[in-house]
Amino acid sequence: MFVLVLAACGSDEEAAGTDGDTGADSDATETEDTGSDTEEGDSKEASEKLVIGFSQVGAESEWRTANTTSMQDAITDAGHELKFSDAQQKQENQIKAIRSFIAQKVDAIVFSPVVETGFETVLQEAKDAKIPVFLSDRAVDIEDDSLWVTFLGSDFIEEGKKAGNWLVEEMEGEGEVNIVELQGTVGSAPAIDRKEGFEQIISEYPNFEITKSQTGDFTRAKGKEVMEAFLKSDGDNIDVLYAHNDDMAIGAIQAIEEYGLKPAEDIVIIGVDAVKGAFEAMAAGKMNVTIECNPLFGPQMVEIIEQYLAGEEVPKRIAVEESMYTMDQAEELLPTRQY
Ligand code: GYE
Repeated sequence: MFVLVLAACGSDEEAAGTDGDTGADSDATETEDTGSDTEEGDSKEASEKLVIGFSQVGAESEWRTANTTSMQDAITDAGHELKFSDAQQKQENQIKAIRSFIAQKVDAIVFSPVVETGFETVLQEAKDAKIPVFLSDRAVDIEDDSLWVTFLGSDFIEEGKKAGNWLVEEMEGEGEVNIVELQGTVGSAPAIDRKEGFEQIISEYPNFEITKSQTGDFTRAKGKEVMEAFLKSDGDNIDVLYAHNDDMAIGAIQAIEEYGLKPAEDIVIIGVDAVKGAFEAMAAGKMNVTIECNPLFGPQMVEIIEQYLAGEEVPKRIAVEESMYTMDQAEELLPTRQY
């Protein structure tokens, strides 16, 4: 139910009481416009029920499902209504979902863009409809930054650098180090930035070289498939696998075992996300390190949306804090991991 209650009016919260979705006419419950609202839209009581549209990337990884749950729980636990759309990793599905949120006159759109580019038109439509857009997890590469309120997510370049720094510390002085890379979804912020951060570090060490690099689209199945191809063409010359997420690393570990090599011994395995599956692989001695990327920022996102709609200023960029975990910590930490 879409309800506008101007904070300035001190309007009755009960107005938000009706639950079901009445569709396009739902703005019938709008309270009177006193003319005191700003151009940007009306400010709202913190306790007011909001309708929030969430356009999620898909369900490609353990990270993603943890992020979806965190966001869904946070929105509904705060008493807001969620309209959820899974894009199945396709940009056109996200554009459709955002258009549908606009048509339904949601109060806010949370948007986790599959890729960085190509969203100008639809985001302009949201802006014209005065619906604020909150970027979740992944950034966009769009010049006009008035098309979104803020970007809450991880620093992917930093994650790539952490992976690179761990590796050079671990293997410096070992002669030639041949690295194969499993990239995330082509054109996505984490794939672009995790590559860049990692390369920034290893490019300073001439004995470290990325010999093969291909996308595994952030999934186990593709990670396995691409690793199989890497092994087939150059099996005995691979020292390190750098995977842009743990799911691809886990798929690749299977491929390495099937090929007859020992993951983490014959080939050093680096992943990103720090999902449970990576801790299990590390505890089993099959993976060396995972760089944390925390997906549990649903509550933080809801707080930001509420603050913004209540008229408070929010920073343009909010980073999620995270760490890095190695094999020797895995057994102890595994029971405490939440995703
Ligand atoms: O690392 C990967 C997922 O955008 C940070 O997307 C996210 C990435 C995450 O599929 O597992």
